Amino acid sequence: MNEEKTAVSVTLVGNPDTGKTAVFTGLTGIPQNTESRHDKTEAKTQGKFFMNHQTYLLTLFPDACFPVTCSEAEKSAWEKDCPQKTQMILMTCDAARLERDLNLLKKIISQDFIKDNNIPLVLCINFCDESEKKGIEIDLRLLEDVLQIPVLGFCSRCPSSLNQIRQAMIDAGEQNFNYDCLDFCPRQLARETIRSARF
Ligand SMILES: Nc1nc2c(ncn2[C@@H]2O[C@H](COP(=O)(O)OP(=O)(O)OP(=O)(O)O)[C@@H](O)[C@H]2O)c(=O)[nH]1
Ligand SMILES: [Mg+2]
Repeated sequence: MNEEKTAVSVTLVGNPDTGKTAVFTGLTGIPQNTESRHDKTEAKTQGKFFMNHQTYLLTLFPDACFPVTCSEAEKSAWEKDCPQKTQMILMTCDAARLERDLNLLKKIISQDFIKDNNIPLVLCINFCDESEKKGIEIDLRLLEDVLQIPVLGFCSRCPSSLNQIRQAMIDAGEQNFNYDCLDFCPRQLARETIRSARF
Protein backbone atom coordinates (compact mmCIF):
# COMPACT_ATOMS: atom_id res chain seq x y z
CA MET A 1 0.00 0.00 0.00
CA ASN A 2 1.17 3.55 -0.73
CA GLU A 3 2.87 4.91 2.40
CA GLU A 4 1.68 8.48 1.59
CA LYS A 5 -1.89 7.24 1.73
CA THR A 6 -1.51 5.32 4.94
CA ALA A 7 0.38 8.04 6.81
CA VAL A 8 -1.65 9.99 9.36
CA SER A 9 -1.61 13.59 8.20
CA VAL A 10 -0.94 15.98 11.09
CA THR A 11 -0.96 19.78 10.81
CA LEU A 12 1.09 21.80 13.24
CA VAL A 13 -0.51 25.15 14.07
CA GLY A 14 0.04 27.92 16.59
CA ASN A 15 0.65 31.62 16.92
CA PRO A 16 4.10 32.98 15.94
CA ASP A 17 6.99 32.04 18.22
CA THR A 18 5.11 29.37 20.10
CA GLY A 19 7.67 26.68 19.32
CA LYS A 20 6.13 25.02 16.26
CA THR A 21 9.48 24.55 14.57
CA ALA A 22 11.01 23.23 17.78
CA VAL A 23 8.24 20.61 18.00
CA PHE A 24 8.56 19.83 14.28
CA THR A 25 12.29 19.21 14.62
CA GLY A 26 11.83 17.19 17.80
CA LEU A 27 9.30 14.87 16.19
CA THR A 28 10.75 14.50 12.69
CA GLY A 29 14.46 14.89 13.47
CA ILE A 30 14.68 17.32 10.55
CA PRO A 31 16.78 20.27 11.71
CA GLN A 32 15.45 23.78 11.16
CA ASN A 33 16.96 26.98 12.40
CA THR A 34 15.36 27.88 15.73
CA GLU A 35 18.30 29.64 17.32
CA SER A 36 16.66 33.02 17.45
CA ARG A 37 13.14 34.28 17.93
CA HIS A 38 13.46 35.89 14.48
CA ASP A 39 13.87 32.61 12.60
CA LYS A 40 10.42 32.69 11.16
CA THR A 41 9.24 29.65 9.21
CA GLU A 42 8.79 30.96 5.70
CA ALA A 43 7.99 27.92 3.60
CA LYS A 44 5.71 24.98 4.00
CA THR A 45 7.71 22.20 5.60
CA GLN A 46 6.83 18.53 5.79
CA GLY A 47 8.46 15.63 7.54
CA LYS A 48 7.62 12.08 8.46
CA PHE A 49 8.10 10.09 11.58
CA PHE A 50 7.12 6.64 12.65
CA MET A 51 5.70 5.49 15.97
CA ASN A 52 3.46 2.72 17.22
CA HIS A 53 3.45 0.93 13.80
CA GLN A 54 2.18 4.09 12.12
CA THR A 55 3.76 6.71 9.86
CA TYR A 56 2.82 10.32 10.54
CA LEU A 57 3.21 13.10 8.01
CA LEU A 58 3.71 16.38 9.85
CA THR A 59 3.04 19.63 7.98
CA LEU A 60 4.17 23.01 9.20
CA PHE A 61 2.77 26.03 7.40
CA PRO A 62 4.59 29.36 7.17
CA ASP A 63 1.41 31.12 8.16
CA ALA A 64 1.49 30.24 11.80
CA CYS A 65 -2.24 30.52 12.34
CA PHE A 66 -3.31 28.24 9.53
CA PRO A 67 -6.12 27.39 8.92
CA VAL A 68 -7.73 30.42 10.53
CA THR A 69 -5.87 33.15 8.70
CA CYS A 70 -5.29 31.65 5.27
CA SER A 71 -7.33 32.64 2.26
CA GLU A 72 -9.78 30.34 0.50
CA ALA A 73 -7.27 30.02 -2.37
CA GLU A 74 -4.54 28.94 0.03
CA LYS A 75 -6.89 26.47 1.69
CA SER A 76 -7.78 24.80 -1.58
CA ALA A 77 -4.13 24.79 -2.69
CA TRP A 78 -3.33 23.08 0.58
CA GLU A 79 -6.06 20.49 0.13
CA LYS A 80 -4.84 19.77 -3.40
CA ASP A 81 -1.22 19.64 -2.37
CA CYS A 82 -1.64 17.56 0.75
CA PRO A 83 -1.83 13.79 0.22
CA GLN A 84 -4.75 13.71 2.62
CA LYS A 85 -6.74 16.30 4.46
CA THR A 86 -5.43 16.77 7.92
CA GLN A 87 -6.42 13.98 10.29
CA MET A 88 -4.99 15.52 13.42
CA ILE A 89 -4.02 19.00 14.63
CA LEU A 90 -1.11 19.64 16.93
CA MET A 91 -1.32 23.14 18.37
CA THR A 92 1.48 24.90 20.21
CA CYS A 93 0.82 27.63 22.79
CA ASP A 94 3.12 29.92 24.71
CA ALA A 95 2.55 29.36 28.43
CA ALA A 96 3.08 33.09 28.97
CA ARG A 97 0.44 34.07 26.39
CA LEU A 98 -2.29 31.61 27.17
CA GLU A 99 -5.27 33.92 26.65
CA ARG A 100 -4.09 34.90 23.16
CA ASP A 101 -3.48 31.26 22.25
CA LEU A 102 -6.81 30.05 23.64
CA ASN A 103 -8.44 32.63 21.39
CA LEU A 104 -6.75 31.01 18.40
CA LEU A 105 -7.77 27.56 19.64
CA LYS A 106 -11.37 28.71 19.77
CA LYS A 107 -11.16 29.91 16.16
CA ILE A 108 -9.52 26.70 15.01
CA ILE A 109 -12.13 24.40 16.48
CA SER A 110 -14.89 26.49 14.97
CA GLN A 111 -13.54 25.89 11.45
CA ASP A 112 -16.06 23.81 9.52
CA PHE A 113 -13.68 21.14 8.30
CA ILE A 114 -12.36 20.58 11.83
CA LYS A 115 -15.73 20.71 13.60
CA ASP A 116 -17.64 18.67 11.03
CA ASN A 117 -15.01 15.94 10.89
CA ASN A 118 -14.24 16.01 14.63
CA ILE A 119 -10.53 16.25 13.83
CA PRO A 120 -8.50 15.30 16.93
CA LEU A 121 -6.53 18.18 18.41
CA VAL A 122 -3.63 17.94 20.87
CA LEU A 123 -2.75 21.12 22.75
CA CYS A 124 0.88 21.56 23.59
CA ILE A 125 1.70 24.27 26.15
CA ASN A 126 5.25 25.26 25.32
CA PHE A 127 7.88 27.26 27.24
CA CYS A 128 7.01 25.46 30.49
CA ASP A 129 10.66 25.85 31.56
CA GLU A 130 10.41 29.63 31.34
CA SER A 131 7.10 29.83 33.18
CA GLU A 132 8.50 27.58 35.92
CA LYS A 133 11.44 29.94 36.34
CA LYS A 134 8.98 32.81 36.79
CA GLY A 135 7.09 30.81 39.40
CA ILE A 136 4.03 30.34 37.20
CA GLU A 137 2.11 27.09 37.22
CA ILE A 138 -0.39 26.13 34.55
CA ASP A 139 -3.18 23.85 35.64
CA LEU A 140 -3.06 21.45 32.70
CA ARG A 141 -5.73 19.15 34.16
CA LEU A 142 -8.19 22.03 34.46
CA LEU A 143 -7.54 22.97 30.84
CA GLU A 144 -8.06 19.38 29.80
CA ASP A 145 -11.31 19.12 31.79
CA VAL A 146 -12.77 22.29 30.35
CA LEU A 147 -11.59 21.79 26.78
CA GLN A 148 -12.09 18.02 26.63
CA ILE A 149 -8.95 17.65 24.53
CA PRO A 150 -5.48 16.31 25.46
CA VAL A 151 -3.32 19.06 26.97
CA LEU A 152 0.34 18.66 27.82
CA GLY A 153 3.18 20.82 29.00
CA PHE A 154 6.23 20.98 26.76
CA CYS A 155 9.74 22.31 26.89
CA SER A 156 11.87 22.05 23.77
CA ARG A 157 15.01 21.87 25.88
CA CYS A 158 13.79 18.75 27.62
CA PRO A 159 13.79 15.96 24.98
CA SER A 160 11.81 13.60 27.25
CA SER A 161 8.76 15.85 26.94
CA LEU A 162 8.59 14.84 23.26
CA ASN A 163 7.50 11.40 24.45
CA GLN A 164 4.44 12.98 26.03
CA ILE A 165 3.49 14.54 22.68
CA ARG A 166 4.00 11.22 20.93
CA GLN A 167 1.81 9.40 23.47
CA ALA A 168 -0.86 12.11 23.35
CA MET A 169 -0.99 11.78 19.55
CA ILE A 170 -1.33 8.00 19.74
CA ASP A 171 -4.12 8.34 22.34
CA ALA A 172 -5.84 11.11 20.39
CA GLY A 173 -6.04 8.85 17.35
CA GLU A 174 -8.20 6.46 19.38
CA GLN A 175 -10.31 9.06 21.17
CA ASN A 176 -13.59 10.65 20.10
CA PHE A 177 -13.57 14.41 19.70
CA ASN A 178 -16.67 16.56 19.57
CA TYR A 179 -16.44 20.33 19.49
CA ASP A 180 -20.17 21.06 19.07
CA CYS A 181 -20.87 21.74 22.74
CA LEU A 182 -17.51 23.23 23.57
CA ASP A 183 -17.83 26.82 24.67
CA PHE A 184 -15.32 28.69 26.79
CA CYS A 185 -14.15 32.19 27.45
CA PRO A 186 -10.39 32.38 26.68
CA ARG A 187 -9.78 35.24 29.10
CA GLN A 188 -11.56 33.58 32.01
CA LEU A 189 -10.08 30.16 31.32
CA ALA A 190 -6.56 31.60 31.11
CA ARG A 191 -7.09 33.42 34.42
CA GLU A 192 -8.36 30.29 36.16
CA THR A 193 -5.58 28.15 34.77
CA ILE A 194 -2.53 30.26 35.55
CA ARG A 195 -1.37 30.17 39.14
CA SER A 196 1.56 31.77 40.78
CA ALA A 197 3.49 29.00 42.54
CA ARG A 198 5.13 31.56 44.83
CA PHE A 199 2.02 32.37 46.84
N1 LIG B 1 13.14 28.19 26.69
C1 LIG B 1 12.47 27.67 25.66
N2 LIG B 1 12.67 28.12 24.41
C2 LIG B 1 11.95 27.56 23.41
C3 LIG B 1 11.00 26.53 23.64
N3 LIG B 1 10.44 26.19 22.45
C4 LIG B 1 11.00 26.98 21.53
N4 LIG B 1 11.92 27.81 22.09
C5 LIG B 1 12.69 28.86 21.42
O1 LIG B 1 11.78 29.89 21.06
C6 LIG B 1 12.09 30.43 19.78
C7 LIG B 1 10.88 30.28 18.85
O2 LIG B 1 10.65 28.90 18.63
P1 LIG B 1 10.21 28.37 17.18
O3 LIG B 1 10.14 26.89 17.25
O4 LIG B 1 11.06 28.97 16.10
O5 LIG B 1 8.75 29.01 17.10
P2 LIG B 1 7.77 29.05 15.83
O6 LIG B 1 6.40 28.91 16.37
O7 LIG B 1 8.20 28.05 14.82
O8 LIG B 1 8.01 30.52 15.28
P3 LIG B 1 7.57 31.13 13.83
O9 LIG B 1 8.03 30.20 12.75
O10 LIG B 1 8.29 32.44 13.79
O11 LIG B 1 6.09 31.31 13.88
C8 LIG B 1 13.34 29.69 19.30
O12 LIG B 1 14.47 30.47 19.65
C9 LIG B 1 13.32 28.39 20.09
O13 LIG B 1 14.63 27.86 20.30
C10 LIG B 1 10.83 26.05 25.00
O14 LIG B 1 10.04 25.16 25.30
N5 LIG B 1 11.58 26.67 25.95
MG1 LIG C 1 8.81 28.28 12.87
